[in-house]
Amino acid sequence: MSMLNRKWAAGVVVGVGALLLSACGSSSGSGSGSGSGGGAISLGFAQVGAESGWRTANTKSIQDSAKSAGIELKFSDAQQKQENQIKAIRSYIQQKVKVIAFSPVVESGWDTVLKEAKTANIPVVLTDRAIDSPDKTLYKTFLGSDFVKEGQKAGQWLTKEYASAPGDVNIVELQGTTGSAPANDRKKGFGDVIAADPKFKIVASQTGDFTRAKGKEVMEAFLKSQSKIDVLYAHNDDMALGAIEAIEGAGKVPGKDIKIVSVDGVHDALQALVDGKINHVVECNPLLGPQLMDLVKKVSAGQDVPARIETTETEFDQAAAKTALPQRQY
Ligand code: GYE
Repeated sequence: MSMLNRKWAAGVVVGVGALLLSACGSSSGSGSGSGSGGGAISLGFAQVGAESGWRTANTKSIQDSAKSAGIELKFSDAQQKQENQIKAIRSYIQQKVKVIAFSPVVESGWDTVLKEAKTANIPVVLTDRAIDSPDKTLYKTFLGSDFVKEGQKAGQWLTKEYASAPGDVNIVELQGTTGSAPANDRKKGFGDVIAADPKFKIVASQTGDFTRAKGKEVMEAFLKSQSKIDVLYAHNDDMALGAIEAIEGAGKVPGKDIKIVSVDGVHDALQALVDGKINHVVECNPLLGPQLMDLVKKVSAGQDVPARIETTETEFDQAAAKTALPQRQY
């Protein structure tokens, strides 16, 4: 995270209780502010937390685009806890917002609260992360990435990079938040691709909660417990950046002694790629705000929307990172 982003992220780490009482974000337009009356559409957004550079960029995109779309945003930060998100959603139902959107911290356990929203006739939009409920009537649409595909891309890079390697390739994996869609899917996509060749071995795999601090801590433990690590696969950039500190602390050279592939494409990771400390980055786009506001307007007007909207994403090798870095917004 750049210094600027770091300051900004610190600003959004506020207790969920405080945030639930105040409508943070924008209230523009000339509406009464209540979801049931005329005027501005009120949107209750239950964010996961402020765990990563990706999340910081996602929050900013949502807040900025609500403002420019004239949508009254009520925003809460769940600090990576499902119970906080459920509380936030219940409070939005009580406040009778027009639309609820959220990025579910984990995949399961949403049916009860989403049924409450449905009974209150408040449409729900899922963004960034999906839920595993078979009841598709609990939400109008999903806007986000295909995380399985992202994991596959990381696996494809690896199999190409080590195509001619004669012996075992020992991989350690830093997983995202346990039970979250990106952790489950990125693991699966990667695992499916590398399974094609038995020389690829995941020798250790543990959650790093999508944070730098935890990524560093778990990598330190891996470095102690594993005698030979060739590759680190991190489910996000922040964990990879934390792991780089652990690798350097152990007197090894990240990007050379241990090759690194991660997912997201935040500024600091592209810089690390340019510096040769990360070897490959699979992009996951956090700038979902404008598309989300568009969907919010449509569902609040009762219009039909596609069941799933996927974002367009790319991948970065060192040359692509060099080109992209000067314009990277986050
Ligand atoms: O990759 C990670 C964040 O859900 C796609 O969550 C998102 C993930 C992202 O904390 O950095």
